[in-house]
Amino acid sequence: MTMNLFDSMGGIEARQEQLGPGATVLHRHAVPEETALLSALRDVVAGAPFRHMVTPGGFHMSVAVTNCGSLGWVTDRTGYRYDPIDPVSGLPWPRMPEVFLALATRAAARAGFGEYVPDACLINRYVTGARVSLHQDKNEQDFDQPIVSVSLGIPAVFLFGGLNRADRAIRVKLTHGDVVVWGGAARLRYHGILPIKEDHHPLVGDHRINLTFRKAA
Ligand code: MD6
Ligand code: FE
Repeated sequence: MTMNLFDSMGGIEARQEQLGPGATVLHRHAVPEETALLSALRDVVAGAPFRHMVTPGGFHMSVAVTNCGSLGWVTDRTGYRYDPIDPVSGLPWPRMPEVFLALATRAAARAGFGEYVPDACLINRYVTGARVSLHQDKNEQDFDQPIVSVSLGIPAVFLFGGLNRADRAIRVKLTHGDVVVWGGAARLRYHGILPIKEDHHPLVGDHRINLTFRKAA
């Protein structure tokens, strides 16, 4: 099902696409804030630089990550967890910028999840060839809280599977400004990102940034 809406976004088409119960793509929803988001991102990264974390299996992730908010998602040889402290700096993660929080809350509401106040924002940076294999997001305490995912920069193909790893996955192209909100019946669906194709975005450069908001605690 696809609904076409024309927002008052300076002629930019804001298409809202349902990927099944609980999962919505708000195409181009973050475009009006692109400059403010990228400027806030630079401040976050100045305090907590991108790094390639190690998975419990001992592999370096091809995606570089950092966090902001009171909790940050981390992985190392001992497993995945949310931690209030950046293990690289030994300091709390940078505060979540107001423009991040406002966007996440607004997008969640638009998709039917009211009063969403995330406490964690995982930031992923993809260069050409980087990928994320199929996984579930299940390190959070309360699966009634949705996840809001913002794509910036060069495009990606998002794999969106079912509740079992072997379920067939659909492919959704995510481009600059697209916001995916998922919760409810979709909250534990497997998902991933196919290897990123070489491209260039005028504002972001040769990579893709993904902001994933969660209510972790
Ligand atoms: C990404 N996203 O888009 C990877 N997880 O770069 C995720 O793994 C993800 O987009 C949970 C909810 C939304 C997501
Ligand atoms: Fe995920």
